[in-house]
Amino acid sequence: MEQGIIVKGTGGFYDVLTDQGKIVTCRLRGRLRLEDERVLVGDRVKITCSDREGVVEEVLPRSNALIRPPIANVDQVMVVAAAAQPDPIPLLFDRILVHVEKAGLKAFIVINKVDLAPDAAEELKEYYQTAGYPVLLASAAQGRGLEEVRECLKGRITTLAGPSGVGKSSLINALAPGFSLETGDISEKLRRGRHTTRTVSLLALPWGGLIADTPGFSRLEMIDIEVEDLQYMFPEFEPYHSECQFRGCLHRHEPNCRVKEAVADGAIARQRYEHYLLFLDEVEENKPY
Ligand SMILES: Nc1nc2c(ncn2[C@@H]2O[C@H](COP(=O)(O)OP(=O)(O)O)[C@@H](O)[C@H]2O)c(=O)[nH]1
Ligand SMILES: [Mg+2]
Ligand SMILES: [Zn+2]
Repeated sequence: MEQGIIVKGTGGFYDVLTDQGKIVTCRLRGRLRLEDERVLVGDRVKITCSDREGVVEEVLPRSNALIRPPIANVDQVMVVAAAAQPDPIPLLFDRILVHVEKAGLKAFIVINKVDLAPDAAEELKEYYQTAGYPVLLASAAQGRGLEEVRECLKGRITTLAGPSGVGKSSLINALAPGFSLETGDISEKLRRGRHTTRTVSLLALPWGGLIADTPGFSRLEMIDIEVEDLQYMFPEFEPYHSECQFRGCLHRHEPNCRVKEAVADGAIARQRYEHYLLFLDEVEENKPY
């Protein structure tokens, strides 16, 4: 039996990218069609094939499964911001990062459109590097920084996150010419009536690795997070939070708080800390009592 990864699924047919690099369109073995757990794009599968048609015989255990977009075995999230147009909103990106951490995924940040605002790009880069995230600067328009982005995508399954208009589709097109994803301004896309019933696909990158063609992490309510767990979704708090005087310190009003000291020292960015406090309030508000 051959093994591969499901890269697309529509109407009962699944495209499997085999380890030999072929795409085989498969049906599911009857038994799999009945199982509760749906087969997802990203699933590693065993297939049997005759000529061009194949059958998915077995789904191998998943390491994770995202709901939006529905993909299994995601390794990392490429969070895309723009240096300008639209101006970056750190609060939004911090929200996305909390949800990426909560999903147990790695994140790296690409600041696109450096051509428009190099200084703003550098400032944002420093902010996220202080938080411990890898940050790359790029310009899809000018072809800048693409080699570094390719390197980060290599050999992994990646989903994208980031608001509309930052250049996610443009970046993919620039990285792998030939994909030609639709780009443009939002009003235009709405007018053409996109965003209807779309299924997610994984694009096979020519240098190895798969990337989802549909961004995720757009539902960002602070739900299903425990008050005391939020701090673990800020990786730069890690060296400090176990050293606070009080066990269970939430780093808010407690005295002798090492996290607050780190903020005062500049080791933790003040704005990140302020966002932490804001999210903490939201988490508490969303708790049913
Ligand atoms: N100046 C500049 N414009 C860009 C760059 N990347 C994308 N754009 C433009 O930004 C707009 C939105 O890009 P798109 O890829 O559709 O964004 P998405 O919604 O995140 O997929 C388009 O008009 C692109 O031409 C860039 O690096 N520099
Ligand atoms: Mg797009
Ligand atoms: Zn504390």
